[in-house]
Amino acid sequence: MLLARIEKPYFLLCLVFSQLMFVLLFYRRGASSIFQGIFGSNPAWDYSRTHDVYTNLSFFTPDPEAVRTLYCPVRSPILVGPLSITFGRTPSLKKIQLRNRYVKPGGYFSPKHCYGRYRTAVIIPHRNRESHLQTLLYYLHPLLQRQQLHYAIFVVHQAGNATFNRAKLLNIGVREALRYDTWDCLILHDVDLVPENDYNLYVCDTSRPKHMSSAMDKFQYSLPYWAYFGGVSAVTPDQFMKINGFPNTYWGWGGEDDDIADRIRLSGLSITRTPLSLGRYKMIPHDRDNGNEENLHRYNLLKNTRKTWKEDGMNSLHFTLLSREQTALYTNITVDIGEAPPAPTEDSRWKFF
Ligand code: UDH
Ligand code: MN
Repeated sequence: MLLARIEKPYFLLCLVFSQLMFVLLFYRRGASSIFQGIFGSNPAWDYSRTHDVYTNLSFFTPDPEAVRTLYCPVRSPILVGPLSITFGRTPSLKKIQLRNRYVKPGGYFSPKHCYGRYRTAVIIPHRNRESHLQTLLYYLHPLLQRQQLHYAIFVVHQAGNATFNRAKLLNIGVREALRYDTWDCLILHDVDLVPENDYNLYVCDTSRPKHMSSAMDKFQYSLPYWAYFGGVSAVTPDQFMKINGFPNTYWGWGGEDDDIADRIRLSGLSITRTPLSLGRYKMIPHDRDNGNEENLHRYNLLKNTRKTWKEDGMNSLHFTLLSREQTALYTNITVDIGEAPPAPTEDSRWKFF
């Protein structure tokens, strides 16, 4: 009976078509979202019912009589889920400060009634995006406090007008964050991505680097491609050192996140991802920045990650620290990172092959 059907050409055509559709879906949406859809393993969040990002923060008013004796619970009891996020007027630094009274200079915070169980450093590469930075701080500080983390925010500012280098700034942020403190988790965070759900925990997976911004609005809340590792990610210091940090050699827009994903694989680790229902981020709309033009050299670099990752990274990081200041809402690290080497000539380009 089945054999007879299979012989019919239109049945075969349907079969091939449905398989193609499945492969396409798998590639576009990521396997986890499909399994989630089919098996409903994650709660279905209702993003049309959102909460103010400052909800429940009064729980943190310190009681002068109280003595902290216990660790905070594994899962904070005061999370609220989906958050209301709008990009209208940029909140002023003064307003953000007033609403986050228990954040200490340098952007440090420790829960008041219990010992923070997780120590998280958020590291943000930055140049000339002050209004994005203020918007992010307005939303991120209360979210991290509600997660009851011991945390600090580090902004790594590239001085001068040379081509931007996101990955090198992140390497510097890690080195500087670890110089004065111990951290369980390093969160590498683009300045323009705002998390939409406070159950998206800013803690690391101890066995695998974690990609957190799995569902960005600019990619219609799905992954742009399967190996995507851009936006926001979380690694432990051990994982970061095992992959020799990030490459220092990607100047301009693009490629460095794919190099990082390759390093993870080449060093024997693999990537875990926040489920798509939870890893939702809104990107503050923007055009491409001056000084961060598309890196046309990136495909050549990416062909060679296998050969270069052990030499290009934390063990080859050079920069000049211009200043380190503790502002009211974050630690600002300003650096001179030099500039991109001259574009390869035809001759040197051939050496790659
Ligand atoms: N960044 C800066 N300043 C710059 C460039 C980049 O702070 O001048 C940082 C910032 O943290 C940013 C991150 O690097 O979030 C990544 O850069 P991006 O936001 O420019 O990258 P994205 O892929 O944008 O989001 C690509 C250009 C989109 C143009 C679309 C026009 N509609
Ligand atoms: Mn962006």
